[in-house]
This record gives sequence, structure tokens and C-alpha cells, in this order.
Amino acid sequence: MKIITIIPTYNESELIGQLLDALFEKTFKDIQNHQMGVLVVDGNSPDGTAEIVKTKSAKYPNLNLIVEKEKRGIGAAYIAGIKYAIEKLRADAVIEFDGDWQHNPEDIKRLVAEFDKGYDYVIGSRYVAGGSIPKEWALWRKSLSRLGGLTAKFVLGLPVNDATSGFKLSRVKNFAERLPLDESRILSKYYAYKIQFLYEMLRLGAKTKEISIKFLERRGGSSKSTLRDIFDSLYVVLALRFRKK
Ligand SMILES: Nc1nc2c(ncn2[C@@H]2O[C@H](COP(=O)(O)OP(=O)(O)OP(=O)(O)O)[C@@H](O)[C@H]2O)c(=O)[nH]1
Ligand SMILES: [Mg+2]
Repeated sequence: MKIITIIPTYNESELIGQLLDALFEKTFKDIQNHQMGVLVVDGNSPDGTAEIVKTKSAKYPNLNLIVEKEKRGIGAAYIAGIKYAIEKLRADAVIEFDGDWQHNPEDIKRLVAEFDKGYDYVIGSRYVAGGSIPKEWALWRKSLSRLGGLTAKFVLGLPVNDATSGFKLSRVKNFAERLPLDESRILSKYYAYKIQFLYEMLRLGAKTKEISIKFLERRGGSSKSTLRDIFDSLYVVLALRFRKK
């Protein structure tokens, strides 16, 4: 099968090169039974992220790049990426993956192993036994992360422990291809699209598995998450809760 890891980037020039090397030269070499590729969706970073990816693509033929006109939000970047992976790259599964090393490339093997067992949706979860969030995070950040996920879980009745994880694998056939991959149909162009997509995947009946991940501290560069993401997440949870079915 063809599995595409989608990495949205905005000003990740410090980190993207070594991340692509780790994926292509280490992780993917251990996955023999699938064709592994990467799609970077860059928000026209002024720091030269896309140029680094272009240079790497000469070395890695399964590395693809989309450069957006401008930074439009991580949700907008992912819908463009998922659509491209399905329509142009003919992916059988897509993996959502951050470009700042907060996700461990080696964990991709564990997600793929669950896909091989027949799961449609594999969630890298920070809040199951063996999972963790960065110990360096301030208490307010730890609390917000936990509280946000729990609010989504209980208000929407989601049977998962980490409703806002950014690291997951989705089967395309019958599932990712049926997501609202259109900017007019997503409730948020920012981080909160994750809650909507989780909700939709479960509604589609995806056979779901959560596996533990250690969510690491950013290795460099700077965070793009803002206070707006908190209100936006609350809006998405309520909009889904009160939406006419
Ligand atoms: N193309 C694109 N990529 C984005 C955008 N916003 C964030 N990203 C990328 O999406 C990934 C996750 O964003 P982060 O800023 O790390 O968000 P976060 O992990 O919630 O926050 P930190 O824990 O502080 O890193 C990173 O690779 C970012 O570069 C955007 O608007 N457009
Ligand atoms: Mg991050």
C-alpha cells in the first residue's frame, strides 16, 4: 500500500531537513511492506523551508511538496495535503505528522503495524498508559491540553483518550476520502479541525486504535499555536454538538 506522511510547515527551516533525513534514511527503510512517501505542505515560509525540501527531493523521489500562497492555518494546510495525497499521489493511507520533532519519526512504524492489523484509524495518544506530554511544559499548558481534550471527549461522547492528538494514520478508502476536504465545510482552518476530523472518522465507523506516544518538546524554531486555538476548539466542539445531523 502507499502511505503518505503529511507534514505542514511554517518557518521550520531549522528542523525540516534533519526530519526528512530521519524519515527516509531510517524509519521508512524499516517498513518493507509499503511504499512510504512524504508530502510537505508549506505555508510559503519566509525562512526558506520550501527550498530545503526542494533540495531534499532531488535525493528522495518519494518526497513531494506543495507551497501554499500564504500561511492559512494548519487545518487548511492539512485539507490541501490530504486531498493532494488522495487525488494526485493515490495514497491508501495518510499520516498527520508535525514538522518540529514533537512526534518521533520512529513511532510511524508502530502506527503502520496497527494499520497492517486492519485498523482504519490509528491515533498516537498522549493520554494512555505509556504516553506523555513534555515535562518542560508549564502547568497551565499541561492543564489546557488535558482539559481541552476531555471537554471534546465528554461533550461529543468520543470513545478516545486524546481527542486533540496531531499524530494519526487514516485509511483513505471509505474514510479519509469521505472527510469534508473543502474549506467551506471545515469548522476551523486552524488546529481545531482535528476535533472535527476525529468526530467524522468515528461517525464513518472507522475501526480505531489508540497507541501511546511520547509527545516531545519542540526541537527548535517557534510555536504557531495561539490563544485563538482554545476558543476555536470550544467553538468546534459546540458546533458539532448542536449541528443538525
Ligand atoms: N502550512 C502551514 N503549516 C503550519 C501552520 N501552522 C502550523 N503549521 C505547522 O504545523 C505543525 C504543528 O504546528 P506547531 O506550531 O508545532 O503547533 P503545536 O505543536 O500545537 O505547538 P508547539 O507545541 O508549541 O510546537 C508544525 O510543523 C508547523 O510548522 C500553517 O498555518 N500553515
Ligand atoms: Mg509543535
